[in-house]
Parts: sequence; C-alpha cells; structure tokens
Amino acid sequence: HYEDQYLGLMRRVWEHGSERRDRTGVGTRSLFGETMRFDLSGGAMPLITTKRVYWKTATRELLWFLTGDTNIRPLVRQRVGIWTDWPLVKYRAATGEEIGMEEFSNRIAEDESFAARWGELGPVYGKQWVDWPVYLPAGDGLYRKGEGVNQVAQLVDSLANNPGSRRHILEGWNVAELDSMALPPCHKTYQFHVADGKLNGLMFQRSCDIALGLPFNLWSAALLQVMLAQQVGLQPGEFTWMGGDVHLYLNHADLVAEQLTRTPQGAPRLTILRKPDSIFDYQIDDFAVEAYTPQAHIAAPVAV
Ligand code: DHF
Ligand code: TMP
Repeated sequence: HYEDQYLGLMRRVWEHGSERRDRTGVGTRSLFGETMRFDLSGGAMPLITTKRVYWKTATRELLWFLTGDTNIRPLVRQRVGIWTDWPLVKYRAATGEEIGMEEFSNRIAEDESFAARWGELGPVYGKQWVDWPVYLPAGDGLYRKGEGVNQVAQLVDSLANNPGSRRHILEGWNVAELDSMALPPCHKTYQFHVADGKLNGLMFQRSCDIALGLPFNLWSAALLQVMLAQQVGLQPGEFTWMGGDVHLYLNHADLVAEQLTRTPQGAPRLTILRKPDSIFDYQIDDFAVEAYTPQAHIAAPVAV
C-alpha cells in the first residue's frame, strides 16, 4: 500500500531518529534526507487513511496560496484554523492580552482592520508564488519596484509551451524576505517534468512534521500536480516527495503509538468535476474524493 511508506518513515524516525533540540523548544527525533514516491495515475492520491486527514482544509489552504493572499482572514472565515496559532502568539506577546483562540479567530473574521493589523503572515507562499518581488535598477544605486513575477502562471505556460524544459520550478525560498515571514517556507521547492504524456512532480520540504504537517503536504503537493496536469492536458504521473529535516515531535508519542497499530485501507481517488479556465479559477467544490474511509482522527498538539 502506498501509505506503508509514510508509516515506515514514522516508525524509522521514532525508533532511529537523533534527538534534537529545535526552535520550538518541544524537541524532536529527526532523520535527514528522505524520499517517498507515489503514482497518481487514475486519480490515485497519497491521502493518509490511518487517521482522518481534513483534505478539504488542505485544499482550501492551497487555493488560498494561489490567490496570493498571505493574511489568515480568508482561511479563518472558512473555518480553517491551521495558520491561526502564529498570529495569535504574536498578538499575545505584543499586547499582553490573554485572548483565546476562538475569540481571536472571531475578531479576525469580523473586523477587517484588526485582521489587516494582526492576521498577516508576511510574504509567505502565496506572495512568492504569484507575486515574487522584482527590483529594477533606477540609477545612483537606487532601485524601484517592478512588476512581481507570477511563478505559477509562468509554470503553466512553460509546461504547455516548452514541455522539455528542465526549469519547471516553483520556489518559495526568497532569501531576501525570510526575516519578514511568520515561518520560512517548509515545502519550499517544486519541480515538474513532462514525459510520455504525463506530468511528474517533485516537492522538496526542508523541514517536515511527520504527524501534523506531512499528511497535508502530501495531499496538497499531489493536488497541485493534478491541477497543473489538467490545465495543460497531461495525465498525472509520479509524485516524488523529498524531505530534509524529517522529524517527529516528542509530544507526539501517543499519536505515533496509536497510528503504528493501524493498517492502511482503501485507495481514495480524486475527481476534478470540471476544467476551470485557469490554474487560478479552482474552487473547493470542484474536488470530489471517492473511496476515502479513514480511521478515526488522532489529535496532536502543534509546536508553535
Ligand atoms: N508547525 C509545526 N510544528 N508543524 C506543522 O505541521 C506546521 N504546519 C503549518 C504551520 N506550522 C507548523 C501549516 N500547516 C495543522 C496541519 C497543517 C498545518 C498546520 C497545522 C494541524 O494542526 N492539523 C491538525 C488539525 C487540523 C484541523 O484542525 O483542521 C490535524 O490533526 O491534522
Ligand atoms: P521550522 O521553521 O523551525 O523548521 O519549523 C517549522 C515546523 O513546521 C516544522 O516542524 C515543520 C512544520 N511544517 C510542516 O511540516 N509542513 C508545513 O507545511 C509547514 C508550514 C510547517
């Protein structure tokens, strides 16, 4: 089963990972340099079945990236809370107010100027993907802001018109802007490859939370590949995932113990119900997943 790769990785990291202190202070066990491969033909997706994964939440996040937005407000208004912890921690630190997650989310959703002030993550994925900043020399060592680069639009164009290229890349790691991001990108590089009428994809993730982030990341990267394939008239081929620092947080012991007793079941399939006019026109209701009968969700704390 395709998911054996995920469970095998989880087991290896838990049993053989080096124990390391990390930025969050929680502590992890970690291995460096890992790969998994998934066949996406016929609608197959690397969707984890040994716990329920909220693939619609992950899809909403991907669609939000494609809008170029970097404020959590549109996510929060769709009841997607996966990015709320970071602005919340910042707000608490700045104001000293002991506000709860629910109250903070309500204010983000209801108060536009509050959201503008406190819901911003900085120039994260969305910004770099569709509006990578460009500075043009303006004489005397000065620069002026040029039109941003829409990497995603360029990618669709290159896949369609220059399929043999070895430069089908989507990059999130804007070195000059890392300091102003709430988190530097984890899934930082995507590369695509056209061969035999198929679109192959590769995603490199520099830092990987196996328990919480990875199920979302596998789904989203594969979904982006399938959407791109649809846009340029190719079949989805193979999806390769590569991880740098691949870790389990020490406070995920209960999740690991439970999930490793479970056996993957079924082969969920994705259908895209129409062909939107462009890669930027997909909506949440365009996606249907069949044959997904996951085992129960396993809650685990996220390290902030
Ligand atoms: N930090 C850490 N430490 N791990 C992450 O995976 C992570 N991911 C980020 C931002 N920072 C991160 C963005 N993606 C969840 C999933 C993905 C995600 C952030 C959080 C998460 O908490 N998933 C839970 C609950 C999902 C929900 O409530 O909708 C899960 O069980 O999947
Ligand atoms: P870091 O920036 O110190 O590496 O911390 C980021 C943490 O978030 C790390 O545990 C990896 C995890 N993460 C994912 O696994 N996937 C994601 O998509 C994101 C945004 C974060």
